[in-house]
Amino acid sequence: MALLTPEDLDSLSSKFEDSESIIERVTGSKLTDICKDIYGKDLGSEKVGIIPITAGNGIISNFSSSLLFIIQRLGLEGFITQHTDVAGYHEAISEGADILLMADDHLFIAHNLKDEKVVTNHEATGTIYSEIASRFKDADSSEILVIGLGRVGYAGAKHLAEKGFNVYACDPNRSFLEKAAHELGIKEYCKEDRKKFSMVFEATPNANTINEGMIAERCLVSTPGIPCGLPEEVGKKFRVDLVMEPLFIGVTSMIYAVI
Ligand code: 2YH
Repeated sequence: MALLTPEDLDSLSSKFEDSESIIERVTGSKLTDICKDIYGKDLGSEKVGIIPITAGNGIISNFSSSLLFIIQRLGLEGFITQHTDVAGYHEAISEGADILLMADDHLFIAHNLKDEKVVTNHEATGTIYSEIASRFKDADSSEILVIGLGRVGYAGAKHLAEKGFNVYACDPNRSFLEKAAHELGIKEYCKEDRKKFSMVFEATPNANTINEGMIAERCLVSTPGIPCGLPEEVGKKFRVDLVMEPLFIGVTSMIYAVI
């Protein structure tokens, strides 16, 4: 997954509100209700400590404040540590955090200190975006297309296969496809089959991964990918419903998964 930029996190609140209303319209459920269903639990009064991490490319200026905004929108108490890295970790524990959130360039985790559970952003993101795609009210079959079988795509494909969907997938990396076919029983998407999907879960860091041959009119594309894999003109021509947002949806899923 690409590293977020401060621009990706601009106007997070309005991006989230747009996505919330699309999710509700296309699935009939609110994001938090979908999370309650998937993980079988509801939020309590957990206190969340957010630790800025300087490793690698360093601090993203509005990353921690965006996480705090999300935590507060979920109705939980949150705080950003004054210190970064190990000193921040120590501070978060001293301040009584139940859950820690921290990310470097490779991994973004939520750690529940009460029961030692750790959830990664890529697993929680794959799970929630694939679940949203699979709940499309106007789907014409149980066939669903997964584009990209990296960490996020694989997690979503696994979730869908476990739910009993008929999962097709594509990825330029043949070993990823073979692994998913072997471990999850998913089928390779071949354009020669001329299949068109009404449910699409896209999880790549590339643009233009979705083409007219793959999608049905008025389909749902659910994607955490930045940039968006759906070309704007294809989205308009096929009147596609698009669920895409840079942080809120994945972090909401992480918090429900880790409590
Ligand atoms: O955006 C990222 C990576 N893409 C995480 C990959 C997880 N799927 N990391 C954010 C880095 C934040 C920075 N270290 C900070 O401000 O604390």
